Amino acid sequence: MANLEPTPYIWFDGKLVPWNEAQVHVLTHALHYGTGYFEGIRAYACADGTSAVFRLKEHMQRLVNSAKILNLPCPYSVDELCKATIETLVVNKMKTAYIRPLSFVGYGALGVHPGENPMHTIIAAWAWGAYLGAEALDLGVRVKTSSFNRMHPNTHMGKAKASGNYVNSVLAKMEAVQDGYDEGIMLDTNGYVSEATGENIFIVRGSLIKTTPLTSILEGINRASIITIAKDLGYEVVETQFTRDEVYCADEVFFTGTAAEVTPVREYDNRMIGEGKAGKITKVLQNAFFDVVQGNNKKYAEWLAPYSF
Ligand code: PPE
Repeated sequence: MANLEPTPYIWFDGKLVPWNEAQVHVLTHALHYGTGYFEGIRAYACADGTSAVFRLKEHMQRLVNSAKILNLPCPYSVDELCKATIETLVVNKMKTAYIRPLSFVGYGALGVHPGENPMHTIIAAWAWGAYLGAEALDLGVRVKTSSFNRMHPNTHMGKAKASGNYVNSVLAKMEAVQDGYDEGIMLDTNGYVSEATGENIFIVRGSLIKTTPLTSILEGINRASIITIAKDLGYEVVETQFTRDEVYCADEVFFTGTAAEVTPVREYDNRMIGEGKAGKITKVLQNAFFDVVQGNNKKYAEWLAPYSF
């Protein structure tokens, strides 16, 4: 399960620090109260030998939005964070990478109120392969409804990619894995399908594609990208609430996420989805997605932040 292969440097408050020296005190506020917010971003190698970070600006804008939602400071601007990301990839000589920016409340006082404690920001990058296993992208995954609901917007605000929010995901993910599944789908507090522990969800019936509205979910950047790509390919896409039994009867189901990319779902709550393998439209969208992120579709060039070294 270990996915952390050290790279030479981590960007830490504006400096490049050797991997093993990027450390904090055990009384760091965020470690106790989850007072941090983060991003997950991928960079891909392109056919022409360069590389590109996928939707870097949108991810950094969401990081800044998370700070606003949590009412915590964000020490850097979107532009500074984008520059720092490219600097981190170049110094580590990484053509492909999973990138993890994180801002958190540091050491100072303890007690729930973050007070005057300093904010710290890191950007780390490491190699991370297929999130749900090497075969998942082709064969699809087996998932179950979680016994944990996605949190109501007035308990934790899910539009913030807040560290503390992820306890909900951790509980649902551990339950799913312990029960022998790859992933858990959480319902919202009204009983409608919300999202998986680290992915947004799409269903396909005939040529109609549905995804959940933004009410209880993280505003996924890959979700938005797939909506645009699918519409550009001529599919009808609607953002609307749906129930777990509608998912059972879908022809195709798939997840989107930075780590998970476009992952087909082949089984849900012990019911086979469609033919029990990646569906046709899922495959079309998955192929289109990989073309876009690898720079093979110039139409979406503005989604890429190119770099080389
Ligand atoms: N919902 C949740 C709860 C979520 O964590 C993610 C990303 C998404 C939806 C999809 O969002 P986007 O990546 O912008 O399309 N999950 C990140 C963390 C995964 C992890 O295990 O850590 C990710 O995919 O990077």
